[in-house]
Amino acid sequence: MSEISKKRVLSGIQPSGNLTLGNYLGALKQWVEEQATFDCYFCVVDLHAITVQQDPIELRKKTREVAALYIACGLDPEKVTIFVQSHVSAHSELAWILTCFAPIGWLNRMTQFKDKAAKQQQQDSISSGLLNYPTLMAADILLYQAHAVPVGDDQRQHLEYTRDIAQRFNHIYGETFVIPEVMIPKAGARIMGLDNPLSKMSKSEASDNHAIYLLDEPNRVKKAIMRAVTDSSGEILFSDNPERAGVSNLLTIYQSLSGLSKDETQEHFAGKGYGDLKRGVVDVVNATLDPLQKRYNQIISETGYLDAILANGAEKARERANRTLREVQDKVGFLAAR
Ligand code: ATP
Ligand code: LTN
Repeated sequence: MSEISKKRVLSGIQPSGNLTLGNYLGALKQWVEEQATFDCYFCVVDLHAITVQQDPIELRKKTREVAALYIACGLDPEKVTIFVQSHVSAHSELAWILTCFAPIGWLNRMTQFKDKAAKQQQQDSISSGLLNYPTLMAADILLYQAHAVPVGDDQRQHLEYTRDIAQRFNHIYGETFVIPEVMIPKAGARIMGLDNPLSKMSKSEASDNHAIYLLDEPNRVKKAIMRAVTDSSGEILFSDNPERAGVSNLLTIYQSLSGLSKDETQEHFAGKGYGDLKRGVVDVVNATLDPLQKRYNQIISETGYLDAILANGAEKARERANRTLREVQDKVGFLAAR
């Protein structure tokens, strides 16, 4: 199929910490599976990362690290476009235009904003960037006229918002943006914290034994999983009961990494104890991370390789994004620059 007739996909991850197993199962794994079917654009969203304060040296380092992990997880830079969001200025430019169509009430209702704002130490220093975060995300998606956006479950509301903004703009100025569909994986769309299975596993959560990181050594993986919170029922079954959330989470991790169905996963652990479940999860996680880390080390040690991919990716992304931006600028009435 040619690039023209393929449907387009766009997604991104913030370089705001070390990527977790949640990022892998909710996002990266499905990106890899979709790269043959769609015309894919995957960016490292550094403009989003600075909605909460970042150390500049760390941010630069994490930006390269996340891009290298995209490739290490199996994205083929020959097939997909990998780039850094701030390398394509159209993202900031369209975000501003869309901000002027974004009702504050819609933004105030966003769960991620409320959660992240509540976590800030000084409430009077919450940036308006954090509030406007979803509008920048809408710009990312709409610039590429993406048909589908593969993300974890926590991003559903941001996708709804993107669709609403796009529809509002299309209604005023005529058909401009493709209305994107959200694409959520069947298993692993919401991996929970190992230390607290009622809160989402997140890369910016500092506590020990909360997350598995993609660059963790096998021993750290083992330690975090063996200490994961379970319950006293002794049952190894998928369940919606919040008291069983820890065991369900471990089963979900096992299911998504082994490729088994829910029933097959439960059968696999029938008659076994939580120690067996945890050891099973340690094994599938380490079997996934080992080849990934080997590829990562190769990519990072090859001077110039990653930077060339990002330069090439930015060029391709700019070309696509600027076409949409120009159309939008024209529609809202900006005088063409000569
Ligand atoms: P932060 O804690 O810095 O906000 P995060 O770990 O939530 O970050 P994002 O960069 O916001 O990660 O998310 C990147 C992608 O990973 C999104 O598609 C998101 O839905 C997905 N994702 C993040 N955490 C999880 C999780 N625990 N389970 C499944 N998917 C997840
Ligand atoms: N908000 C997303 C990251 C993100 C994104 C995007 C995802 C920024 N821009 C565009 C998909 C498409 C998050 O996971 N927190």
